[in-house]
Amino acid sequence: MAKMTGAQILADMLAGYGVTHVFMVPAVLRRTFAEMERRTSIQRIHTHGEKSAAYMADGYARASGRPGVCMAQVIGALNLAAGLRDAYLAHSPVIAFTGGRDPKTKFRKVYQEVDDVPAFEPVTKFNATVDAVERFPDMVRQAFRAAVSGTPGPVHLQFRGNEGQIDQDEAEMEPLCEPQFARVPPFRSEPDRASVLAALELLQRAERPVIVAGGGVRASGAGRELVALADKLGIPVATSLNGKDSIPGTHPLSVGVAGSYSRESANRVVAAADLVCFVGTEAGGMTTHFWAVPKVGVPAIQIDLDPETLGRNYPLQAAVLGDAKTTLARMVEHADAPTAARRQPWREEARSICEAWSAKYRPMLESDAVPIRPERICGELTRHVPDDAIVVVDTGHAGMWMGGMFDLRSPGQSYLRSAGHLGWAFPAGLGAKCACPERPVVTFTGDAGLWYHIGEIETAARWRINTVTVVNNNASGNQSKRGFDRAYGGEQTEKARELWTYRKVNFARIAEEMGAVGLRVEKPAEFAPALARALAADRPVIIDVVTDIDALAPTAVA
Ligand SMILES: Cc1ncc(C[n+]2csc(CCOP(=O)(O)OP(=O)(O)O)c2C)c(N)n1
Repeated sequence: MAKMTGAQILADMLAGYGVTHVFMVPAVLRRTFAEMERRTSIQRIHTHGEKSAAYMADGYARASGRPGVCMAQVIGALNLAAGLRDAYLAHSPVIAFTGGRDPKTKFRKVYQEVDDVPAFEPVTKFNATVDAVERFPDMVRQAFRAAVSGTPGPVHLQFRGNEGQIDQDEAEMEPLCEPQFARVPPFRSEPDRASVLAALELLQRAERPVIVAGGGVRASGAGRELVALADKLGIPVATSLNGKDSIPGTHPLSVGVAGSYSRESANRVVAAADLVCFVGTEAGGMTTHFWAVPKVGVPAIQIDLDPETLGRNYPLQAAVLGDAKTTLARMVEHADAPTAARRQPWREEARSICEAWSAKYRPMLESDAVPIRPERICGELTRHVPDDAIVVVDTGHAGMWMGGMFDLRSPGQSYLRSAGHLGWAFPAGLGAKCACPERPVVTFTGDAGLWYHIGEIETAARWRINTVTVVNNNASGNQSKRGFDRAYGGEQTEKARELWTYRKVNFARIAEEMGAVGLRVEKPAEFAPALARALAADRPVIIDVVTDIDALAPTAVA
């Protein structure tokens, strides 16, 4: 075996696993970066903050199914850990490398140093230190294995030395990679045949069943099989926010996103079902509106690759352990199509619930009001986002508006959403674009969301990461309005508005100054031409849409 430095090993292994970009604030693993330049074509995207570097890696991972890699030196480690929280909640395979303590000097009040490792514990599946250079190959392999296996999630490796100077050490090593663990899922576990038949039996007997599809369906790439099963048995499909792109919103059996940031029709259909089939979802608080939709006790079945998820939140009549794509394919094989006829009245009821939703919200989706209604932006995006686009959405009102009011039209479109952190979407969109440079990326965020990592507009311009970012700019975080009204016992004081309003700012002007294209939209009819211009631009674009501060998204129906 040849002698190699840790830096050479790390550069070769990242390339070997197919990593195309890494995201970081310097300086960490400096020699590794030099080796990446000499030995690989990996792009080293340096950002304006470790949290946004982690979000970029997360967007990269969710868009591609391949681990996203982010890095920080010791002083930035906790900023990076904060950025792993969304990836952890969303089950996104992010690999974080940090510089860490040297046993020769620890406990001596070393500049910038604390023990960072415990802080990574709650946001990772595997959290470990690399203290001897000989361990680079096996620890990097384990990092990839842990990130993509089972329910995917973040991993942290801390390299010895505040900047990971261990990468200059040499040893006899081989940069062996395992391509199987370069993407999600590494295995497609077959379900037990008897459990498949038992679940099917219940589905086929039910008169008013509904499928609730989650992020596990998107991670498994099981959208086609999901739709095939729904079509064959004639079963309406709701999704979680994380699973929104597992069925196009325009499919006749799609009833929308269920749960808290949801569409009324989805919650009504799920609440009226006589059997709920959860696929690739933890049936957590957000997807079930805190276990109110459906009610606990409803007849339920669940399909998941994690045995501990099966039945965690809803007692089950049948549980199927297996990869979503494989399991749904087996169910399609064995499904008895003629039983679909029995469910015709239920399908008609579900359709009429969806039509009632459309009739109720059409005036808002098509509203010509100035300042612009956010629903109108969602309506325009439904019509004009390209068929192969990746749509990236922030949380808060952005998550509510887009979760409820926007529809994907094509199975070629992807939808990525913040699992709770405001400010996630803009950098995550940049990461998604790095992973899929040939696909358009359209990000939707509020102004409060954009403010978090606004400096990354310069990063996007510098690295020519050409995303289109639509800012719902109401000069406030107006999702907070209702909460402050309640806190003040009905209606808040004028002074209370200080707690959630901002200065009026023109983000298009700021974008131009940083090297991006800035477009300002003040009237609804200007939006579609601006989006067309943005999609054709060969620079990152911020579309600053001036919207109504009094527009509040409808809350979930229980
Ligand atoms: C890290 C983090 N801190 C705080 C919150 C709470 N929060 C949710 S929405 C919101 C305001 C959203 O404002 P904006 O993005 O402008 O959208 P708007 O509500 O105005 O449409 C806040 C502060 C959060 N989700 N994440």
